Amino acid sequence: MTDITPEQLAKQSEVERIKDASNYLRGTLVKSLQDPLTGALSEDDTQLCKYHGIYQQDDRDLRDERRRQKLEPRYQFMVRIRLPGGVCTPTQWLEVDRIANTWCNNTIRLTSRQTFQLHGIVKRNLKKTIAEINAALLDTIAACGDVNRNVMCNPNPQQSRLHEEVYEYARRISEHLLPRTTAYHEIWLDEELLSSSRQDEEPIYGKHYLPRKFKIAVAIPPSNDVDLFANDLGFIAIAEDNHLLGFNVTVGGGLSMTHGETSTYPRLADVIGYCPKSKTLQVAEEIVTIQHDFGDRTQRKHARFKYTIEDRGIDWLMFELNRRLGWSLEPPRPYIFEHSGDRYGWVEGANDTWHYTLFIQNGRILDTEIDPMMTGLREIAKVHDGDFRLTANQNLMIGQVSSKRKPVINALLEKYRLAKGHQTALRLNSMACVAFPTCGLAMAESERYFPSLLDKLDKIVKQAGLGNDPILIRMTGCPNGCARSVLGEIGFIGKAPGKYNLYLGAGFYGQRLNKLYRENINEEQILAELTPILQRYAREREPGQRFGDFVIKAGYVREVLAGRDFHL
Ligand code: SRM
Ligand code: SF4
Repeated sequence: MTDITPEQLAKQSEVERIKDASNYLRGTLVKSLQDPLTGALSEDDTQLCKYHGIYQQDDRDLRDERRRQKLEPRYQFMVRIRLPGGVCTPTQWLEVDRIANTWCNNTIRLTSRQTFQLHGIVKRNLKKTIAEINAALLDTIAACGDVNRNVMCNPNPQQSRLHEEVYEYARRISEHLLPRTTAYHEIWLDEELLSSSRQDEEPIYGKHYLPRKFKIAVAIPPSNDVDLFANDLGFIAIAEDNHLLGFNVTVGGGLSMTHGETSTYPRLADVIGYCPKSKTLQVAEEIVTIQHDFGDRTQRKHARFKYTIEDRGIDWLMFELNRRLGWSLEPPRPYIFEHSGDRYGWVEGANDTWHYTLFIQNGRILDTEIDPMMTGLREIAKVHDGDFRLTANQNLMIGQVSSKRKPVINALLEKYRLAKGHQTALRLNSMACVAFPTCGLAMAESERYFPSLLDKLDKIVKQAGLGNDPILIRMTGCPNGCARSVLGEIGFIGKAPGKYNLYLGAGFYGQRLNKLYRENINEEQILAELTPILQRYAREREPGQRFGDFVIKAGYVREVLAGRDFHL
């Protein structure tokens, strides 16, 4: 890791200046939290709080009304928990549930990166919320910001022994790449305040952290439910006789783009080699320091690792990595991915344990009059002695259920109508990002609208005889791609209220990006476009042919072979 000089800093983005002046992520957060005159933090602190797992938002449904009333926006905060591999205990579940119902908006949001988000926290309750999360032996450190984020890992019920070993690596990577500053503990947990002149050590990140967010996933083939190729860095588990040997390493994934700016594009990661498991942390650290040293700190839209690789090339990266490692990655080992969705229902694991995967529409857990889902999951957590595993598809696995306790869990699943067996395979393979009203970047609805669009598409797929055919369908309210919309066999990306770009043709196991098919269309046009394609797929597909492959073969869209060709 090399230091950034003042001359370099002068040419860099505003966020770099904020990091530089922040005294290792402290900024003026303590003062901002105490300011009673506003529900917001100071402008610089709204950047810094991200490294503490916190986003300042405002209720966008109320924006216009509050402006008319000459009130400041209805500021509130979203908190994202760090949960490597998405695993938590039933006690932690109960605590998250209690915190959500005490300080937040009475809902829990399971994210597309296997963790919890809690929304609607007002400033005066923020510190209590973070303290209570930590009291539950969870934390929010580095869940956001220009650092390594929550490390993903398949929940993988089928290979539970191997999962245990691989999950341990995901946890260790997450720990290893945590920022070392004690700012979090001082600000949120009132642990001994260090003098402001004290310089913390950040051996991996230095005082400027990374140029941009950094994401890591670990996958156990044949499941690619974590969408490994969407990550800056990925590890594909290579095992023999159900024991982990090492990992194939992937680099340079990232899905975001900006409408109308073709210099920004999604990119899937390349497999660059194999490392024995004992070297995993070294590889992760060196890749992160390469991005630290070479990532573009002048333009945030060009700062992700994918652009560092596009600009300098994979050969350069391999040379630089092997040089830093002092040894060379071996050639990649064979592996096969078969799917990127979740396996619903009961699956038998090792040692007389069972795992139940539940569909949670768009990851939102709440109680409604007809659907007491939040209560049902709370009742399950009270009697469950295994674990909970959040999936990368915003769903939930009740993990490690003994066969003795299985009937009890089954009875609760039934009592609270949690088992949603009657859904179409289209809906079971759907994902939408949060968007309105909390996301400040949303251009169109996503989570709140997608279920009603799916009601209409459900009818079409059922009539076409495709009710049981899994098709990956995803929606995001903007092109940042938080529900990985460019990896949907059918993808929608918001352009304006009620208007979406329609993309087709991604790979069923996350191996290929989709392609723009129609631009800026409303619901009526979406249904008019998709109905004949789905009907034709039902009639003309070859045995086993996936929808994403069909639309390419049938000529609806061209196959996207590389991210830089996405807009061609
Ligand atoms: Fe995301 C920003 C929600 C996964 C790409 N994302 C945001 C923010 C924080 C909006 C903001 O910056 O103000 C959203 C908060 C909405 C809200 O109200 O809760 C947000 N992102 C989410 C979640 C909750 C979506 C979901 O519905 O599950 C996911 C939380 C992940 C987690 O637990 O850590 C989420 N975001 C993703 C993914 C998918 C993934 O990582 O597999 C992506 C695309 C992959 C990638 O990073 O390339 C993604 N989010 C972004 C970006 C674009 C980054 C870029 O390279 O330009 C932004 C905007 C930014 O960073 O400037 C963003
Ligand atoms: Fe917000 Fe856009 Fe992410 Fe959706 S994709 S949560 S609208 S940033």
